Amino acid sequence: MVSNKVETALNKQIEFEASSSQYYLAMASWAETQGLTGVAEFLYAQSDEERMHMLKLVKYVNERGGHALVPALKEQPKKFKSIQYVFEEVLKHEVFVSNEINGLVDICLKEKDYTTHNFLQWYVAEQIEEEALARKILDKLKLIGDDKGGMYLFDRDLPSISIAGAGRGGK
Ligand code: OFO
Repeated sequence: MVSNKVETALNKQIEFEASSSQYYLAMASWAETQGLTGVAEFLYAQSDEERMHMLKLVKYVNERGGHALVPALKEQPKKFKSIQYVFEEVLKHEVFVSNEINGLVDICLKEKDYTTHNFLQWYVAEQIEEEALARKILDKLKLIGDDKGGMYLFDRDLPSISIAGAGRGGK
């Protein structure tokens, strides 16, 4: 059984995962309209992953005798100023989520909920990988700069980075 405090914190995390999924979906749709089909494919896959993270939490909360709550959908941005900006936002967002996960781990320790603490270790590892992936992509974008040929290759190759990463963390 999860305590009220842990249940509330897990429900908050459900909200963050859901909003990550929506945010990346908005980015994917925008990228698709810009002709960046590889970037769009990558972001659609990221959006799906975040939904999977949310579902994993939903099922866990209910299994432990709590009640997982489905958060409302917030309106997402329609436009993004550049592809660099998109991935800067992805990194910023992932750093935020990592901090939230750390806070959640801390609550579990204070509440002596070692089962949930153990369950959350998957998310801790996942966040390290997601932050590293976003940094790697930003490094590539820095190298490319305004080079159109470089951007063409980046767009072509990005989905394979995503596929290569699909085995990460047992997803
Ligand atoms: Fe849910 O993994 Fe990032 O945010």
